[in-house]
Amino acid sequence: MKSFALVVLLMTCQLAAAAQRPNILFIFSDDHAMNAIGAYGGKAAKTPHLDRLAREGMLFRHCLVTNSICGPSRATVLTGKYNHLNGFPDNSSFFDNTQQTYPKLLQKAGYQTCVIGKWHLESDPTGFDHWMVVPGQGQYYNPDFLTAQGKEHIEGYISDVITDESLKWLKTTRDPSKPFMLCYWHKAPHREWSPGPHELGLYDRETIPEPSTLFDDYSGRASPAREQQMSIDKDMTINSDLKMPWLEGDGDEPKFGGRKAWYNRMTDSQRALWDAHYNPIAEAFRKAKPQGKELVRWKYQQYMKDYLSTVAGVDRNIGRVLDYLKETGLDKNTIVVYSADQGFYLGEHGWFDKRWMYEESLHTPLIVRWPGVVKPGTENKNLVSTLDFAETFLEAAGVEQPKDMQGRSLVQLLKGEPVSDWRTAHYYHYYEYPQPHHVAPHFGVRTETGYKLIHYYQSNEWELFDLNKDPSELKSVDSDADYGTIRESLMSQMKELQVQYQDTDPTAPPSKVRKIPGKQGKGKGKGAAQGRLPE
Ligand code: SGN
Ligand code: CA
Repeated sequence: MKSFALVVLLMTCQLAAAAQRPNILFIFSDDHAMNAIGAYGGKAAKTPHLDRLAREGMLFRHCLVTNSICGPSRATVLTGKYNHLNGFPDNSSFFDNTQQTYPKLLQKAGYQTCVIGKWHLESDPTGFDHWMVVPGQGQYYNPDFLTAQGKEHIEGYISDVITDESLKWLKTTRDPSKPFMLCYWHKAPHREWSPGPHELGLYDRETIPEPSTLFDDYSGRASPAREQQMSIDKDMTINSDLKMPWLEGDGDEPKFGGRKAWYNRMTDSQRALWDAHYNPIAEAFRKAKPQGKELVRWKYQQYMKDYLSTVAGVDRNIGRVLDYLKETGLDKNTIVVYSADQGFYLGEHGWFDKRWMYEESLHTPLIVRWPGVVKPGTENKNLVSTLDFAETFLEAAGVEQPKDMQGRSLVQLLKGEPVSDWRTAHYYHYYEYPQPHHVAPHFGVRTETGYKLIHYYQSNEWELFDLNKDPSELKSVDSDADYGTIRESLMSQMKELQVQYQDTDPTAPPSKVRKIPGKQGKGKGKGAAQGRLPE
């Protein structure tokens, strides 16, 4: 009798523990810079729902990526490993979906798992009970989706559609007897920053403040900063990126055909709203004919208004999901995480895009709400990383963290407990070259104390920044004798991290990389991950 009671008690405890396992809502967006979130101090950003999430959770000031580009960043998030180990160093790679990922481990432990939205890993998602992802970069208007059942075309604006489908899964498809882990992964605000019908014109009456480095001359740094092709001035296109219609009399029709493809996807009513917004802007632009610096300023305004409008669309939709969690009471036992695959340049150094180990693209937002665990309205300044996400989710779910994952769970930090042996330096390695933006491959280290050492290994150049004195990273002090000791220390920390993360032959192309079938050596991936020191 006694032993029967014990068994019942044990079973009840187990059931209670299972019932208490938290749900995980992982909201991830594409190219969302911290500066475009109100809670991070982004003055022009209209992000009331993300700001509310920060008030109710913890905001991380230094969440750093391991390689500031989409596919590689996602591969790291899923595997908890650097790209030379997960085989996805650049966007021409093909994810080996047989490898260990945190969704697979959660699924095995009884979680219902789902991914909806941008994926960009080329192979089919594995480890998910339900998946619905856009092919490649996806489309803003009337997107296509890949599913286990085949292709699906859905009319509507991407951020709304991804949200509708995520809500549908939460409400009707999932098994409510199990905890869930939903990857609610947005496409916006990725290039070409196309606002949806709700947000067109949201910034009409505003002037966005310019960053102080909009007209950077790239002196004081190694050659790659000058040789990139991601400047608002030279590389941002008026017709495609900034959506101005080409008219007879404009001269040669622009050679980039991007605009046509997405403009033609719109329904008549979507296009009517679109034209009503952009045509008057185009008219005024033609009249004013800005040139030189004035043209850069005009482009910057247009770019930021579009970008921030797409951000507002993501935020509005996040509000819909947060409201649903609240209405159903699910909010009490759901960890909500907001992050992005990397940061982005919003005119700093005159740039758009990402890739660099400089601060704006190295940092990515991270906000976590976890009722009963995270103290509302708190901030963390540790060097954390997207490398840590997998292990954080596993620990939160009570699942063992595999030894070969390379990050560290954030749970103790989330509890607000001090962690005396937290990392004090972060390792970074970027590969993709030369297309599409000619950013030279590099690796390096960034410390908690505000120093950064970068090595461009193809041209054998170095940069050292003292972020305390030079937060915008305008002048490398690499050859300054006063920084000799610091340089030595950074070099040895970098080498230690390369050993720790097994990146011990960092100038050689990583092994085990699979390429997108049929795309070997072609197109956007050309020359990627081929960074070798000159002979
Ligand atoms: C496309 C964009 C690039 C962007 C990459 C990678 N060009 O190639 O500007 O850097 O994607 O972005 S576009 O003409 O297609 O807009 S990532 O987020 O997928 O890494
Ligand atoms: Ca991205």
